[in-house]
Amino acid sequence: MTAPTKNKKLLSWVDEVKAMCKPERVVWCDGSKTEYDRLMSEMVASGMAIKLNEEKRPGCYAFNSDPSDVARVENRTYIASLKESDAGPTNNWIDPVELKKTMTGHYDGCMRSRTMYVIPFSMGPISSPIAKIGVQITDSPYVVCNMHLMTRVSNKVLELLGDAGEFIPCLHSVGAPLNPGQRDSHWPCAPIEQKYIAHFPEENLIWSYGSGYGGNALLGKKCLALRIASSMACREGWMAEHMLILRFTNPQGRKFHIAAAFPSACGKTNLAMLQSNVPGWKVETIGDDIAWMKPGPDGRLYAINPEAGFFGVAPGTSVKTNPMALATCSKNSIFTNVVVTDELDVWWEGMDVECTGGTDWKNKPWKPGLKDPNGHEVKGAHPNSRFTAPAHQCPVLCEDWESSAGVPIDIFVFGGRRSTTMPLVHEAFNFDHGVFLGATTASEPTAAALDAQHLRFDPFAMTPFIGYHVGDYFAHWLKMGDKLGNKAPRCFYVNWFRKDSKGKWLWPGYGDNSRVLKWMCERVEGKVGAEETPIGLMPKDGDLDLSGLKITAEDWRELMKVDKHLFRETLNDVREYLAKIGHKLPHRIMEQYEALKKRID
Ligand code: OXD
Ligand code: MN
Repeated sequence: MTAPTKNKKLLSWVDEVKAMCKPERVVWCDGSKTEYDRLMSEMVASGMAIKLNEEKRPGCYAFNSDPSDVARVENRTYIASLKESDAGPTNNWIDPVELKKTMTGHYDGCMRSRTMYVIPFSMGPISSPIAKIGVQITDSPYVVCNMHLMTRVSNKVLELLGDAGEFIPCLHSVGAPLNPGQRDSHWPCAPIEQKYIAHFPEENLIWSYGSGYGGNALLGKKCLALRIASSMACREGWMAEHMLILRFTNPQGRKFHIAAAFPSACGKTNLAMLQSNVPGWKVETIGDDIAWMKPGPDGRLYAINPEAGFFGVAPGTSVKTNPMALATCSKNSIFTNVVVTDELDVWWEGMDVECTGGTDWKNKPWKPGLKDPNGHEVKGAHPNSRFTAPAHQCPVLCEDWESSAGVPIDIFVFGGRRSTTMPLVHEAFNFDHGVFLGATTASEPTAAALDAQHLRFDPFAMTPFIGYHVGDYFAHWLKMGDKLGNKAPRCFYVNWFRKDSKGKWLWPGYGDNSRVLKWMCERVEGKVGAEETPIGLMPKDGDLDLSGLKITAEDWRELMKVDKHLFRETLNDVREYLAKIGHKLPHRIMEQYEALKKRID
C-alpha cells in the first residue's frame, strides 16, 4: 500500500517502526465506515468480536478481553523524562535511554504475522487552534475501531499535516507475535510484567506495549490528551485537564459553561449528561472526560473536548442513573467485557433491566444469581467493562461541542466522595483558594467509608495523568490564574456523597445536582448571595433552590454543616499529603493551607 502522505517525519517513523516490529503488512487507515465495517467483519470471522442483535443493538459489537488485561495498569505506566526530578512523586520514572532499550527488545519482531495499522487522528475538531494531531501505529484492529469512535481518524488529518507538519507519535503493540500457522488468541496481549505504557514528555512521544485495553491502548485518551498534553500545556501556557464540560442554560437563554474534575467513581459521565430538575434550566453535554483549555482573544478561558466519543463504565449505567448514556450506546457502539445475553444484546450489573442469561465477560455461560464454588456471586460484567460510543449519538449533545474556538468556561467544579466533613457545596474566596481546593481534592475509598484517616488525595482528579512534577503542575494552575486575572473561572467544591450518622445519603444527587449548578451560575451572575464561612462561601438559607424537593430542614443543616473538629482532622491529612510533594510545592498553596488552618482554629 502506498503511503497517503509525503510528511517526511511520518514516513521515516513508519519505516523505522516497520523495520523494528516486522509486521506482515502495513495498512494506512482512513477512518471510513468501509474500513470500520471491514475490520469488524474480520474480527467476527476470527472469533474476536461478537456481532450483536441488529434489531436490539444495531451496528454494535461485543468483545471479551483477557482476564489479565481489563484496566489501566498504573504500576506499569512510566513518565520517562530526562531528569527524574521532572517526573515527581506521583509518577513512576525510568531513565528514557534504559526504557527505550528494554522496550526496543520487546518491540523487535512483535508484529510478526500481524497487520500494522497507521492511524492519523486529530484530538479536537480538525484544524481547531486548540486541537493536536497524533498518529498511532498499532497491531490491534480492535484499537483501530475504537480510535474511529474516540478520535477523529481521517485523511483530512494527513492533508493538514502536509509535508512538514508536527504530530505526536503513538506506538502501540499488543505484544503477541504469531509463529507461522499459530492460531491467534481471542484477545492477544503480553503478561503483566511485559506491559509498558511509556511517555517521553520531552519528545512528545508515547510507546505502549503489551496491553490492548482502554487507556493503555487507545493512546489518544489518557496518554496523549492528558499525560503528554499536560506537559505540553505547562510549557506552552494552556491546560489539559481530566474534566467534563457541560453547558447549563438558564430560562432567559444565558449560557454558562462548567468544567468539572472528579476522581473515578464520582459520577463524572452522569453529571456531564445530567437531566436538570430545575424548571427552565437545561444541561447539554460537551465532553465527559477531558478538557483542553486555552485563553482566547478576549482573555477568557476557552475549552474543547479533544475526544469524539465516550468510553464509559457500563456497570451502574441505567435509565435511572444516566438515560442519556444508555441512549448514546443504543447503536453503533462497541462493548467490552459485558454480558452478551441469549438474545445477543448486552447486560451489566446495575442496568436495572431483567436478564435471563447469556455469556459473561469470561465468555462462560452465566445467569443472574450464579454462585462460584465458594458461594460467592459471580458478576456477569467486569466492574471496569465499557461501552465505546460516538458522541454525536448523545441526545443532549451541545450543538457547539465541535466549535473550533471552544466554549468560554465560567465555572470550575472540584469534588470527591466524602461521607462526612465536606458540605454539599462551597465556593472558593478567589482563584488561588480554588487551586488549593482542586489540589487537595480527596475521596474516601468506598470500603472504608467512614474512616477519615484513609483519605485518598487526587489533586484535580489528575494523579495518574499529570505527565510531569505535581508541584510544577500546581504552579502552572496558579500561573494560569494570574494570566486570566478577573476573567478566570469561579471555583467551587462539591460533595454529593455526604451521609447522616445512620449512613443515609443526605442529598438525592443525580438530576437534583442541577440545583447546585444553578446556585453556582447565579453566583457568577451576581444574583444570589453567599455567606462567608471559614472554609469558603456557602449558600445562605433560601439561596439554593430546594423547591419541590423533599429534604427536611434538619437534613439540610447536616448536609451543609462544617464540623470544625472533623475539618481539622482533614487538614492534618492535607498537610501530610502536601509535605510529600517536596520542595516544588508552591508557597502559595502552603499560604492557602495556613490561612484555612487559622480560620478553622
Ligand atoms: C477513565 C478513567 O477511564 O478516568 O476515564 O480511568
Ligand atoms: Mn477519566
